[in-house]
Amino acid sequence: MASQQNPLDEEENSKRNWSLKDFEIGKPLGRGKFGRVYVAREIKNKYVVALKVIFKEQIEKYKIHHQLRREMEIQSNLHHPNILRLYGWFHDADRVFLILEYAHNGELYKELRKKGYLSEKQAATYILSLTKALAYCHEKTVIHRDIKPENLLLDHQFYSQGRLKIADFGWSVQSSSKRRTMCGTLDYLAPEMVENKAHDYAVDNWTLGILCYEFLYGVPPFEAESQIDTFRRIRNVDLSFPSTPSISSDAKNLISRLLVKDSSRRLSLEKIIEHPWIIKNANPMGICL
Ligand code: AK5
Repeated sequence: MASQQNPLDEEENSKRNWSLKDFEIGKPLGRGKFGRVYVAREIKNKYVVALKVIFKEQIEKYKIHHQLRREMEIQSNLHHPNILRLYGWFHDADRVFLILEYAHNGELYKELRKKGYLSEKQAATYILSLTKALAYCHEKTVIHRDIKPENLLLDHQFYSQGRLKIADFGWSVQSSSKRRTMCGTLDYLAPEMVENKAHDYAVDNWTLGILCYEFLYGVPPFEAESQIDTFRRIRNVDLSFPSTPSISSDAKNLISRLLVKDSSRRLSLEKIIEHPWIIKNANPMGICL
């Protein structure tokens, strides 16, 4: 179900044999381990996209050929308003190009760092958008999406702060601005993952609890000086709520019901959507006013 009308979604374009000649390249958006991302314009439709360039040398060096192929197949079949679209891909002698949806307002993480923390209305709207996107993925049996704030982008909307888009993948761009802690990746992992146990889609529900906390307080709940300390805090679910900013008990209730050690007892995605904090605060259209 394509909810947005967009020229690159039309029949003729989804099967088109793209080449670099079809695009005008603009400013760089970021760079990562596997390549760079530029804003670009598809010449025929004047449609703005993000073009990701991956060097074949890197694909060979890291032996990610199969991973890339598999991911391209999964990604091009995901059509959801809160998941960044992959419109197509092509290659030349030494590069692979991914044609991605352009998120006009950039990274959510930058907005969070600039503001310090988000309002409950904004946080609830983003959590609802993420929950719906994850429910869609789980339906398609696509599990464990890497949903840390660096992988969340914001679209542009008139009189609004923009709609959230998951752009994810450990492979995706590392923005030019580095995160405060470079070893901060542990912060978003569920106890069963840090302990190397078998895990399933319930890791996503844990991550929603982490993000909800970080949106409201500006820092993830188990942040510590060292990775070992973060590891220990996650394992013990050492959760506390600071007195400032002052957060509603509804919000704390939702976080406490997601950050549960036993993965089978975490609030389900359906129950998140019905939670009083979401009902009272989230904009069901996914727009932040
Ligand atoms: C690469 C190598 C090996 C998989 C991959 C796949 C899907 O989004 C990917 C991959 C992304 C990457 C749009 C902005 C950006 C910004 C990205 C680019 C995000 Br900033 N304002 N608007 N994009 S940053 O890289 N996404 C992706 C659906 O590299 N896969 C195996």
